[in-house]
Amino acid sequence: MATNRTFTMIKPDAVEKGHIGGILSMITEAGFRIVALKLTQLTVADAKEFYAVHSERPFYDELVTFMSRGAIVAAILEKDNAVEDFRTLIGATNPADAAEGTIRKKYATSMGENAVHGSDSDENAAIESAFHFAGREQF
Ligand code: DAT
Ligand code: MG
Repeated sequence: MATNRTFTMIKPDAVEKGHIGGILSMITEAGFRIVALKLTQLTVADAKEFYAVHSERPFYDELVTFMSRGAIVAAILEKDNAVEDFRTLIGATNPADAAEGTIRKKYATSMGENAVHGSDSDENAAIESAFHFAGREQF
């Protein structure tokens, strides 16, 4: 079933550099409604679980260390066609390939430290949202 929600994280690199406000502004100006929001931190175990699909990839350990090194912002976003439109808004995984006007073009510094996460399917959006937010934290 298609839904109109997606899940995002502002990653530790962007939080460290003070870009929470700038990124949330780009998100809301693009027409997304924030329906859940928190500043939190992933444990190493959380990061391993969240990115388990990449556990066989050569960058997995680096990714887990990076994602657990500091605070993140987790959020659930609502909009028609949320998953696909948010992937467009964040831009390519590698900021060198990210289009003008995208969040990663503006704020990402490398393939590994690329400022934001966006769910890649409705199914994963639901799984990732439930990973971070209890039902009473979702509006
Ligand atoms: P995305 O975050 O665009 O969905 P992904 O799911 O393929 O990309 O990978 C998850 C994260 O892992 C990505 O945001 C950054 C990191 N990553 C992916 N490929 C990488 C690589 N070749 N080298 C270093 N980090 C990588
Ligand atoms: Mg992905």
